[in-house]
Amino acid sequence: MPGGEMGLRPYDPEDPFCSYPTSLHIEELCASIVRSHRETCQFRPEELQALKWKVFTREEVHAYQSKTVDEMWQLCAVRLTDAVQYVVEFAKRIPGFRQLCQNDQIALLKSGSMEVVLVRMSRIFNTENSTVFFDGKFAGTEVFKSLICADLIAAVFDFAHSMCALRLSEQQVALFSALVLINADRPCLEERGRVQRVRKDVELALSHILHRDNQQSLQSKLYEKMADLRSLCALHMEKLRWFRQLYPLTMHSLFPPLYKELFG
Ligand code: MHQ
Repeated sequence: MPGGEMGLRPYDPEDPFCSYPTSLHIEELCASIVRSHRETCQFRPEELQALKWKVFTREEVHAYQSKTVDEMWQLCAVRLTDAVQYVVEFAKRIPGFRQLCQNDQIALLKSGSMEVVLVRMSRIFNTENSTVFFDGKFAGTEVFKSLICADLIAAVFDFAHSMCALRLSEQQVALFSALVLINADRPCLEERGRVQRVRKDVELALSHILHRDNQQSLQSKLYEKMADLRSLCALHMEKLRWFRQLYPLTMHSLFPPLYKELFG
């Protein structure tokens, strides 16, 4: 059943608790999205600060590099899917998302969840040594060597650097993540108009906090980042197709079902 791995239920027009964001005050919408982000962000800022210099030893890096291509892909697919699971939970808590029809919820997650994972990656990225919190410690690009997709890894790390340069607050990350997900231009949407209405509110919410923070100049920079996200995800899909051709059985039997549902 589509959406089964994400625990989505169909939109019920009779549901008396379904509130549309249009009925919410913009301040409440901001607060709600920020709370959803905080509750689903996987790592709290204080935790990350404490772990900041916990890096893999040379022996540990070597162990990752000695894995076979399919072993390392499987490990990364599992870690990536953990992160995606939190993004799905975040999406479900964005006011208006659950009220979209189930196919549109799935379509938005298929095209947007990886993008939000990459936005969130900037929160767990240490620019001082170019490492990302992965599998319990901070990892540089060399850790991912056996994936044999150095170009994708380099591009993802560059993107993390450029996101960190914007020095977004947690609230700004929350609103930007919601905007990345609620996008009426995604393929295969059935009720584009309804997605567009929810998006308009999220856009208002983002402008509201940027205005409040006196950082309106961030707006155009964030819209530029959305183009980078698109090309990174296209590259991810291209690498995945390459991997599936080489190791169809690993992909079929050892990758997490949610990963296959979203990207397969
Ligand atoms: C998360 C932690 C995390 C874990 C995994 C799927 C694949 C084999 C190829 C990280 C894509 C290659 C991923 C591992 C590459 C783009 C993938 C491989 C945040 C995200 C993060 C750091 C993932 C980011 C994307 C990575 C590096 O909490």
